[in-house]
Amino acid sequence: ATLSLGIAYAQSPDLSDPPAIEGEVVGDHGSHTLRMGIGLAESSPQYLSSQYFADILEQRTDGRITVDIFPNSQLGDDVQMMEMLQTGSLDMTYPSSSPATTYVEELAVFDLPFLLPNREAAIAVMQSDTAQRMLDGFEGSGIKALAFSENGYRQLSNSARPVESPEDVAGLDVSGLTIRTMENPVHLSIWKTLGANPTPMAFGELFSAMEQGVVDGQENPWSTILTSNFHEVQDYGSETRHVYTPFIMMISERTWERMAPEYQELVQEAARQSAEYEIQLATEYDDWSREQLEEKGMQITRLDDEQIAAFQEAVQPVYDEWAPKIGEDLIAEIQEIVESSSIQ
Ligand code: KDG
Repeated sequence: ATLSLGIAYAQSPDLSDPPAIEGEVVGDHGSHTLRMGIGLAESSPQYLSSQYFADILEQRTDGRITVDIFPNSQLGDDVQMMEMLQTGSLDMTYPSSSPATTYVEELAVFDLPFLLPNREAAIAVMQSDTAQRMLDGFEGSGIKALAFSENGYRQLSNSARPVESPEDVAGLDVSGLTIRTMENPVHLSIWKTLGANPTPMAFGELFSAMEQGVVDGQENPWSTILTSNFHEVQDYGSETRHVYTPFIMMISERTWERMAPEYQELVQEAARQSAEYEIQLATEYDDWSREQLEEKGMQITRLDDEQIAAFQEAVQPVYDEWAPKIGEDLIAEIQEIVESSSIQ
């Protein structure tokens, strides 16, 4: 399927194209070419929604603002690209919230395991005033955070054995799985607690690390596992849903300050619209990707409530350690949003 600019979005009839671009062309405030670096591949919801972001800006400025998207970590990893935004050597990036906790500590609440029980709750949290406060928290860092969207529920994959329980991660008679984690201390703590050997590593290095057997496995949403071809080097998947992590679309404050207010407003609006599309697409991708992976030969274990509860119980020490550091008040604030989202 294609949109007005002739770009294919949805990769399957089961997946949605973005809404048509509406709104007037804004006044001429000069030209900008924005370079955006992302970690994921061209077929990912992250890339496709970034393309939509680019199309909105291009169409609504008569081509005066263009966005060049560089996928597959080719400009650097999340940590490096955020630093490039600070110095102004890159205009935009789109990391997970997890490596961004070095800028805004409150973001670490998203790293707590089993905090967001379903997508409705996750979306309600991402759209809350609490989340807006976190985006505002970047002010003065050299980075302007524009919008939250879905990275998604993270699932475990590995090349060693099927995993149904924390014991399978730890390996009772064999060694614990070596698992790549994002560069974030809560994630390290989760996998240590489960008896794995966690190794923090940039996303761009992950495929070859798995291919070469440097790590046994990793954890990411099904859509990332599929679109980054991890199934080529990972035989087993487990639907653990242990953490829901968001993405944050960001722009360099230097770039932002060079833009006319009307352009700034448009960039902010386009970021929100593309985030909305990204969440829809990521939602659709989730089950679809799991099915695709199974078709491609990955052995996927779906865990029942009892099995999930066993993981939840096993990671309780992570809560005990991190809840006071992240803030009991903040956690209570998030839990309140979760609860009211399920009442609606
Ligand atoms: O662009 C985003 C990716 O670089 C990365 O954040 C994806 O979840 C991710 C991971 O595991 O590093």
